[in-house]
This record gives sequence, C-alpha cells and structure tokens, in this order.
Amino acid sequence: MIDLRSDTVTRPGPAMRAAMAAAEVGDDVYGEDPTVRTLEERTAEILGKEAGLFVPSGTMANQVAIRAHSEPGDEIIADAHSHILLYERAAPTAVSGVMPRLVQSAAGVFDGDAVRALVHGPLPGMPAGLFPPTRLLCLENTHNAGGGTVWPLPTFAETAREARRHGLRVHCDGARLWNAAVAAGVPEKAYAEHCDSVAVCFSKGLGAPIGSLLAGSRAFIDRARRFRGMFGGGMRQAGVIAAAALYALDHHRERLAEDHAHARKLALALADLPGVAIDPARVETNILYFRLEKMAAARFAEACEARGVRVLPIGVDTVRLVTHLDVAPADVTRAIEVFTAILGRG
Ligand code: TLP
Repeated sequence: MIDLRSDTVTRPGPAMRAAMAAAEVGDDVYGEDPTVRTLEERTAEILGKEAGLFVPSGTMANQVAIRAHSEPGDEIIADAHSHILLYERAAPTAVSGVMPRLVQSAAGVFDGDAVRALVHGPLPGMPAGLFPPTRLLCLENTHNAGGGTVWPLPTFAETAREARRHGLRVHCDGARLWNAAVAAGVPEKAYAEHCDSVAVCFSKGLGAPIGSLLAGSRAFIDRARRFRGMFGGGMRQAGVIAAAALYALDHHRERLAEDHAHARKLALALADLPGVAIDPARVETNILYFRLEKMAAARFAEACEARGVRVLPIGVDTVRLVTHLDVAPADVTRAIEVFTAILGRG
C-alpha cells in the first residue's frame, strides 16, 4: 500500500528502532530521563530558544502553549483554517477557556494589517474593560490547510512584529517548520526568533513514531510544564521515543527536499489529468490538495485504495496527498499511473 494520506503514517525503520532500543531512560516527570533532556536541549538550540518541553502530540504542544500564554476569558487570534481551530476539537475554548478571533487569510498567510484589524483599540466614550484582553497570535508554518504553504520570512516577521507592538504574544504551530525551513532555505530559528513559543513535531515529516516539542523562554517552559501535567502529558521512561526523535533530527531533516520534489511531481501530473483542479505552482512543500470536478472525493479514494494507493478525501470534492519518508520515487510513479487509470488522460 502506498499511503499518501499524511506524513504521520511513517513507521520507524531498523536504525531508528535500534536507537530506541539503546536509549538511556529514567522517569521524566522527575526530570531524570537523560535522552528526553538531550532532545529538549538540542531542539531548543535548533530553534534558538532557552528551553524545550517534550510532549506526546502536536495538539498537546499547541494547547499547552495556548493555556500557558493565556487565562480563561482572554482572546486569541488565529487563521480560520489553522490546525489549532480546525482540527483540535475546540480545545482552545473547551480546555483553556479562550475565545478565538479568526483571520480570513489566503492559504494561511496574512500580514500585520490583518492582526491590527482584530486588536481592540481604546474607544473614546466606551467603558474601560469592555473587550476581553487579546493575548496571543497563532501562526502556522507550513500551513497545512493552506496547502503546505511556507510563510515568506519577511511577512512572518512583520506579522509577528505587529502583534507584539500591540502587546500580544506570538505562538507558531511549526508541526512542519522543518519543511518550511528546507523550502525557504533558512534555519528554523530564523522563523522562531519572531515567536515567544514554537511547537514542532517529530512524528510528521521527520518520521518518528511519536512526539512533539514546545520551545520558549525558561520561564514560559516552567509554566508550560505545569499544564502538560494537568493535561495528562507527563511521560515516564519517554527516552525510548525521544531517541527516535533525536535520530530523526540527525538523519531526516535534509531529505525533506525529496518529499517536496515528489509532491511537485504529483501536482504536475495531476494538473494534466481531466477533471482535476490544481495549481502546481502553489505546491511548495510535501502537502497538496486538488479538487475533482467530475467525481466525488470519497469515490476517488475508494478507487485508489482498490489499486493500492491511499489518499485522503478531505471534502466532498477535495483530496489531500502528503509525501513522506516512506514514499519512494517508484511509489510516486505508481501513484501517478493509478490516478491516470482512474481519471483518464487529458
Ligand atoms: N495534522 C494531521 C491531521 O490532524 C490533519 C495531518 O495528518 O496533517 N499542527 C499541524 C499543522 C498539523 O498538521 C497537525 C497534525 C498538528 C498540529 C497536530 O499534531 P498531532 O496529530 O501530533 O496532534
């Protein structure tokens, strides 16, 4: 089966499993797991932050960050199609008691004006304290629902700067910041330096089985640790999985460019097929979405599955493909053959 549903589907290979088996471990809730500590220090250093906190999932990294940056009754600003608002089960409201205010953006990227438009200014004649405090801006890079979009670094910096000018903190959902850095040709910290906190995932493009990390200042991470515990995310001998993440950092970052090339190849082939709406120029990293004009996405997915290819029908007529570590060049060729067989030639 060629699984193009997500980059979360990768399985650890023999070398990663060997690293996991050899990991030195301890009880991480006591701060005694040396492999977790190494991972937290190394990742924080890559991101140019003082400290890091290992958590089980990207969702927990984002939600711990939101909780640690805010108090119930605060507002946060996020893109309407951000993972935080679309796929995290209403956690900002249910868990942290914050009210999201939505930016309607193009593919997840927006500028400082969009932030300014949502920040409440003092209004003469209106009672003081009428509005809830707007506390946090959440940015997502790469932007999943936008199509794996990479924020241009100057736009990212300007948007974050504008938020900070209004006293907001800035959090980046960098589940795929690794992909953004490779595609933009800049180090991850070039983005991270504009943020108070950054969440990164090891379990997506980097190919580790489990694990994400929240990075920020020492004081912020100390506070975040409390909420990780509250959310049930304190892990014990987590070095076994931290070792996989360390292996992934060492071996799977540079190769992300291959996944991006595979996604581009798929996009170009799909653009030539009848009844497919896709702009290959907008495929910047390892995620691509296309619209089917003559077939329901679910029916297309079934037809692909029957021919050994898994795709994600993400809307009535929209399909998502994601390339990753376990997709070889021959798999890309095979997937294109399958799509062509189902949709016919243009
Ligand atoms: N995204 C998953 C699904 O939930 C959609 C996927 O297959 O892409 N931030 C971003 C930008 C993400 O894409 C995801 C996962 C997360 C956070 C959450 O990570 P996990 O699944 O580890 O909680």
